[in-house]
Amino acid sequence: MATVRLDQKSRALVRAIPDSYPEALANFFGSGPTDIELAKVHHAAYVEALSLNGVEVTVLDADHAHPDCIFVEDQAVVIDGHVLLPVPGHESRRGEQPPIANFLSDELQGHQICKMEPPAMMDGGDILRLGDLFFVGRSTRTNDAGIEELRDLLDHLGHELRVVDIPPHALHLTSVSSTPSDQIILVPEGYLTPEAFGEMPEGCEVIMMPEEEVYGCNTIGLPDNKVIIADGYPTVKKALEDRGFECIVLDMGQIRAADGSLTCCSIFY
Ligand code: CIR
Repeated sequence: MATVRLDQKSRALVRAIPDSYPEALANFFGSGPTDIELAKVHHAAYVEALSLNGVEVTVLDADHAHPDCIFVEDQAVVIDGHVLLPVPGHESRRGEQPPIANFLSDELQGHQICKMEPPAMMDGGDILRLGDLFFVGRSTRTNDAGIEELRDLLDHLGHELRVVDIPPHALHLTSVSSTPSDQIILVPEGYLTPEAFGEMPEGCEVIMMPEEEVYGCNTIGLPDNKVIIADGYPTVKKALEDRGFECIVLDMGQIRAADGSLTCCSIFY
């Protein structure tokens, strides 16, 4: 999930699919990409959907030495004038970060860059923002030392952070949830409970979705009540349409195959 507020989602960084994409990590939703040409089609449609809906998109070159490089969300976290560069939780993914860090420091001059150091580790995919309230997943990719570094930054910014334990059958917090608006969190049964998120601020709600639509719980909220969702999750779609959202539906097949969700493929800044 983007860590900029909904009304700040004007630009996004994405990264092209590398030749090595079939070797991407896949242990949860998928068993590995099978069709790289189709993956490129799905990815191009994703970029187009962002562009057509008012987001200025920059596509960084692929890094063929890093099969998971399209999942840029994990590599940098932009929050209110700060760029947090985490230590990615999977060792094979640590080399993806330098070009992303360079791009963001060039684009966001004046932002403060905060670099995490081991043993702290964190994937950006464990961070969820609901207005000015933040959640972080404690997962196989994000440890307590990483969480404390994020907490220091958010304390400094005056934002509350709540920790959500991610069950072993899920990768990240954003793999199984998202905030399509600054008032709503989508959460799947069988993975997390509403209580895991604590008391909701006034006007906010946790919407529970059926377990089999877990992948559909990852969405990208955009201004003007638009939301990008993955194809094939009718309960998620109806819940959002019932609340007045316009859904933009994308086939995520070959992205899902590498455990990637919609939010994983971009960094809003
Ligand atoms: C991985 O296992 O790291 C990638 N195959 C998928 C990363 C998905 N990123 C995300 O949920 N933020």
